[in-house]
Amino acid sequence: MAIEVIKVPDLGGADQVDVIELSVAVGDTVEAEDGLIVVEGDKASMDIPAPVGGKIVKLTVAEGDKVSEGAVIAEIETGAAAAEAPEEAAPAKEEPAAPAQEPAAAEPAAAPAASGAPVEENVVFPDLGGADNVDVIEVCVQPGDEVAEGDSIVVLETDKASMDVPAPKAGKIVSLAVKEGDKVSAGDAMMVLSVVAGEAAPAAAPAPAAAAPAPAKAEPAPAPAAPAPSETPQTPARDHSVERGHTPAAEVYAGPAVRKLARELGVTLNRVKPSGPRGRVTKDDLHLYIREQVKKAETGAAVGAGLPKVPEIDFSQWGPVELEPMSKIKKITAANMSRAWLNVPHVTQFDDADITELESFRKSMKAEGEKRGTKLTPVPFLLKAAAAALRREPSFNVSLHADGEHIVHKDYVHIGMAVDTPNGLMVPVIRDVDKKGLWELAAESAEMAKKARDGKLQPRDMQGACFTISSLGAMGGKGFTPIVNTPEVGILGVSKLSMQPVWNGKEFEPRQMLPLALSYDHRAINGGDAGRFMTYLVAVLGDIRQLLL
Ligand code: CAO
Repeated sequence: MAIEVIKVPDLGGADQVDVIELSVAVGDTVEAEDGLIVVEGDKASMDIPAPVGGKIVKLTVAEGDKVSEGAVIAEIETGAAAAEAPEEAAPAKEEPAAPAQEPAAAEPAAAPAASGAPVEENVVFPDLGGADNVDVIEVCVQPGDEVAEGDSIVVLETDKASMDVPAPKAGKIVSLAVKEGDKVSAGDAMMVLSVVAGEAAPAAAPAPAAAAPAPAKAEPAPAPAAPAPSETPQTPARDHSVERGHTPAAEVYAGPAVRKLARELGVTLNRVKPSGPRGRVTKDDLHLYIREQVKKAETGAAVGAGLPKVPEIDFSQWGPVELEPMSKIKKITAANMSRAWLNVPHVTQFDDADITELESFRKSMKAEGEKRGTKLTPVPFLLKAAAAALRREPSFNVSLHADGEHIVHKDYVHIGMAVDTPNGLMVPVIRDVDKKGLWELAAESAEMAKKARDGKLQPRDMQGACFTISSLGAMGGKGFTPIVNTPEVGILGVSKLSMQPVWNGKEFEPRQMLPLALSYDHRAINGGDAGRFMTYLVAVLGDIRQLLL
């Protein structure tokens, strides 16, 4: 066991760089080369890696601190092997890679023009601190843009650092030789810049050293990186003039680890509210943003991209109004309905079931019902018929998996029954409908409806349905288009039974017709499945003896 004191390595001459992130906490175990902290100067940020593996026992810097070479960062308790570690625990002392503080080099692309006339110059990538094949993660400009000397042209990123490559001089971008995703090395073509000839620097002469820092390398001592931040303590010019939400991603102020994480999570950085010093987006900001998005999606608060917000209106300008708080159930229903309406491509199919025989059978059971203390309404028949249809057409007894890649087939038949309550719409679930008899279903549906109206349903009573029946028959109406209760894929709307003249081949006969509307999720179910489901349902309701088959 030994305690190694970890110090800030040579930063290529820069001092007083900002600590923008702590990548570890006391108690963490790290391997050699794991990032300990991220520091950032004006134009580049870099990880400072652990020179040895072990357990972090002390951290002596905090986010927002300024550090220079030799400042103590942390203490690492190393294992037995660490006994042989060099006495000096600070990062290796080898010569750092040559500071790459040259800007992109420019040379005329065409014969020099007369002073004052624009001349096109080929701009190549400068020395990248010895790094090769560095990823272009952002291109900050496009052909036609006017740039000032020092304006960021591209952002490069290695595993350990990101950096801006600035324009070597002012001019107009004629063409760009790189795009996002390219890999570049020193000397590669970057762009053609049109500059005013009189102001053009000699072909070989680099512009003043103020520009692209080298990326940090994998060695314990990071390659020189941050350009003298002490001279530029103010907010970096690249992000303070732009409104949040319109800030191009390249102009968002964030360290390489945050940029990498944002890319992995598919987050556009300019949507994240920064909380770090000088408007920097931190890892915590990113996590908070993701948490907020997940929460919005779960509560249904998120609306589809581009949907205009409902304007706030003062209704009292047209007459007296009263503001009533929405019940919890109403709010949940609103969120569920919006989610289903916005996510599910609905199709609704209509038909009428001839339930003349069913009704005469049901009425014949009235005395029996009174004896049992259970009223046989049409609902138990609808439940039983829907259960039979779900077994016959299992394409309806599914849910779409959240991964968008699978369909979940269910080998149980639980059916939700919409109940109108004083507090709002509730949907208790009757389980294993296919295995229950009509009396049992009548008793259970009445009990569930009462529980719903008395506000006694438990969350479990409302979960796990495969399909829903919404019966508005007692209230009237010829038809309606119910909304699928996701993650179910089908719902049956039942309207008011009425006597209709039905042609029997010879004459019109008075028949009791029950209007049905079957809405389904067209992602999971196609019209053929729905046609078969509805036809079978109508047949079973028309002749309930089929339920016995
Ligand atoms: N056509 C004509 N009469 C019907 C009928 C229909 N489709 N369905 C039921 N009826 C009759 C019943 O037979 C009963 O008549 P009697 O009193 O003469 O016997 C009467 O209407 C009342 O029935 P009910 O409502 O007590 O019982 P039910 O089993 O028919 O319905 C329930 C139970 C819970 C489904 C129902 O009470 C209910 O709340 N429905 C509303 C569902 C809803 O709000 N859906 C909308 C969801 S989307 O916003």
